[in-house]
Amino acid sequence: MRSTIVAATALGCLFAFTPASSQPRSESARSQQRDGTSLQAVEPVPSPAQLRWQRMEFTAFVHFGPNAFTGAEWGTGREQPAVFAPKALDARQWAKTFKAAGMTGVIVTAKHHDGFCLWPTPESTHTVAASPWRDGKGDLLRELSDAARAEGLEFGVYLSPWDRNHPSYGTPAYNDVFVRMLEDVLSNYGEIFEVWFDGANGEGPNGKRQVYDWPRFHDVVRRLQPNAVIFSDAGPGVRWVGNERGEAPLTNWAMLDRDRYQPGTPLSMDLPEGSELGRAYVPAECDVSIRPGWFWRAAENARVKSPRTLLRLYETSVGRNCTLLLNVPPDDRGLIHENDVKALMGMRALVDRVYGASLVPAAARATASASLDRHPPMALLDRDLDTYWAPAAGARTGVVTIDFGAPVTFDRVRLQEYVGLGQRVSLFEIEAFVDQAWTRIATGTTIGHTRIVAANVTTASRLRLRIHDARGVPLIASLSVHDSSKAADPSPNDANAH
Ligand code: FUL
Repeated sequence: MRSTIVAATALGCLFAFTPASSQPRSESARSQQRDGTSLQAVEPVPSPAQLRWQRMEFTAFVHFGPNAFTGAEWGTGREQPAVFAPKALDARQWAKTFKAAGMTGVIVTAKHHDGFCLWPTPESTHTVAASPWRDGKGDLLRELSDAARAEGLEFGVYLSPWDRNHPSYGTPAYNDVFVRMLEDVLSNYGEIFEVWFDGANGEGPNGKRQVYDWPRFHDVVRRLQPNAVIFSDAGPGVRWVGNERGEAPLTNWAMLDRDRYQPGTPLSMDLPEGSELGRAYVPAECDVSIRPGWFWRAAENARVKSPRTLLRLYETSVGRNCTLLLNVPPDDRGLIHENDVKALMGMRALVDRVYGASLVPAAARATASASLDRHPPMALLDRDLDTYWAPAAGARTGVVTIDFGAPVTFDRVRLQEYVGLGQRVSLFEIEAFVDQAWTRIATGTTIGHTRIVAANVTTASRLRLRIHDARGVPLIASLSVHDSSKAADPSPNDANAH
């Protein structure tokens, strides 16, 4: 993706048009033509790293450390490193499981609030080096980053600035410690796709709170991992969706006035929807656990979310312009528990069954109220997210009709905008041609990278998407239809799909 954008920019403007009388709001003269056509960006636009990240869609979160052995959610930092003693840890089993589940990357708690480091850093005595695991010679970041790469997964790290163990926490010296830890983690484990910063800021062992030096922390990431996105409540690269339920709101802009928020912001109620007027591009991420807690505990082995629930979370996160960061915590053996594996494989089977292929027949035809030469409506029906239908220069509205050529039964419509030039659509309607008349089956506000729209079960041979308003020329990359009832009939093999 990154190289596509660079190549396209080098090609420059292949043909030019002057937008009608007024510039679309937010379209600025300094907008770059990043797709090799004349279409102007509507600022703010994603960085190549953000665009690539949005397309990753579904990633794994791994909470692991002493809490997996003590049953705590937030360790006190006073646990003995000796408790960290997984007997059968196999990071390859984790990575293979995530890959088979359809995930594209993994983010691990290199350090959670208890301060225990999963790699042997000289900056702390509270690390794997002081534990019996691999006789104190283990490095979990090494094992997991190697295993992830072997499976083609990207690797990311969660490094909690809140540290309930480190003696310097609460003093300026701790910021230096944290910077050195960051440098360590970001220099030695290859390319990192996301750095996850929690906003928690509690007391340390000496009863003091830390004043975090966020600008300095961010500079370290930018210097050592320029292609990584930085997560925290309000970015700068990726924002929190505002809850830990895996549920984004129906309206979800990737934009935000980032300067009004900081990690741990009291304004987190504004984060879910973002803002149509937001000056920065900061797409949202839904973090949620497959279990009630973030860390494994035996008592929750029977409370793993079901494949149906996980499919629903996919729809309320990926289907609402977010990525889904699903936490799957390894158990005290150091393995992903079989119940979690079963649930993930079941989810994968359901996602594939419902969303793996579009029910739009190959012979279907798309026509539009208007379209630019290089952006015909048929671009909606290919699987290429870099080709898109664009109605007309200066247009904020447009209508596209898909003639299926035969009746199709569906209850979900998946829409995707090309967001590389800025997220645009703010109001749309979907109609189906039923009993010789056009009938509205759904309405919505934002689309963004991906929007899954639910409708009543509909059988129709034609479908119409009407864009009623947008921040600039609507650029629609994909439209597909799906039948969620396929998830109601799990085959007996679901659990063994890998
Ligand atoms: C929270 C933390 O306090 C939890 O322990 C967990 O790591 C979650 C993902 O973020 O803020």
